[in-house]
Amino acid sequence: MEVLKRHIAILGSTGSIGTQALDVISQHPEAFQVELLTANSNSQLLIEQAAQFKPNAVVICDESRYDEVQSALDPLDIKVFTGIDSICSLVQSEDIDIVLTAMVGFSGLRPTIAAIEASKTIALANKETLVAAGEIVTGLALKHKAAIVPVDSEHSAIFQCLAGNCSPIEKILLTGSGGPFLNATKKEIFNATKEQALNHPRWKMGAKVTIDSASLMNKGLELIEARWLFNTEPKDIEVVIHPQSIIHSMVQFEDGTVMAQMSIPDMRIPIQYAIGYPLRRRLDTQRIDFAQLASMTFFKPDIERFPCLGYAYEALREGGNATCIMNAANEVAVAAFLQGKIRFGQIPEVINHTMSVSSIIPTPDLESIFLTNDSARQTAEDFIKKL
Ligand code: MN3
Repeated sequence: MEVLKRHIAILGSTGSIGTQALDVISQHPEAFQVELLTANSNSQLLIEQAAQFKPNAVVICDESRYDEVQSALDPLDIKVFTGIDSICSLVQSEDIDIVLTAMVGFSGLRPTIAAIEASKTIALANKETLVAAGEIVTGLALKHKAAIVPVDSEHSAIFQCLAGNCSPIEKILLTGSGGPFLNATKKEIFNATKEQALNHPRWKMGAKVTIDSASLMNKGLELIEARWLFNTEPKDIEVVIHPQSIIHSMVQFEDGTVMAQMSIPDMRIPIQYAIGYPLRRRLDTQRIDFAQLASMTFFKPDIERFPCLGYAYEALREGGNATCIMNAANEVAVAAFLQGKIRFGQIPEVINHTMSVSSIIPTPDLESIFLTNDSARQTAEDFIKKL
């Protein structure tokens, strides 16, 4: 089948999702043309990627590394920019069809909105965008006819289960591996070290999402992400722990049918589906060996040991800017944990405190979302200083 080449921008190209996306693209050079790569500070890898994939332009956010990148890429006729404003204007370029948003945290919000306003297709890997401002972002996507295709494996699974479907959803079953502390006691979880928390049993991911997976906050963020991507009521989304990570999520319909999407856990599968949708291309991933797999198990999450998931349900029920407050507190707490400033078990304490003292705005506009993010971060930081 002859298909037009997709012209793609990868925001966060040196991170875990970004590098795996470039791996997928290198397996199908006939299908994709890289137009733009952006990185926060990993200048060396950005230079290597640009030399290989020959984009039109790159952005290095860290200004102190601009000269290094510029002098390396100038002979290759690749334009080099710095700063988040450059990303926001470059993603709107006419040469770009798809924007893969793979940067970490709240910082992904502005570039994602810029891409939506230019009616680009969004391959969404930056879940915090929908957690912080889901209602605004999905509203803008509708207004500007920008499709949002999920990259997150669970949401990709749900999206795939819904392909061609026109019947109402009864329930979304959002699966999660349970992370490294699935069978740990409350005390063990509280005192967990960075090494233990970063040692995820199933997925190889960036540090932020790996810590979120260990606290189950990742499932909480994904619950909110699913609420906005699929316009589903929070009560109709159930989290199911499935340690083998073979089923990536399920959709239950009103006739009792449950559709599931399965594969071995490899992020290149949902990445390729998102950027190549609706076509499935060949990928050199491992295949499921069902006889060897032998069994798949499922159980309810334990909110007592993993309070972060409970906070996410709470913030979603509260609505307005509550999920933005929760996300900001979590970003600050995870960074503090990675810097050795707080214990693992203090992450939920920081979130709980920030949520309980921050004021709720029931229908925030974009400006109040940015203000909420700033003030919730400040509250969380002040609280951490006193711990
Ligand atoms: Mn996920």
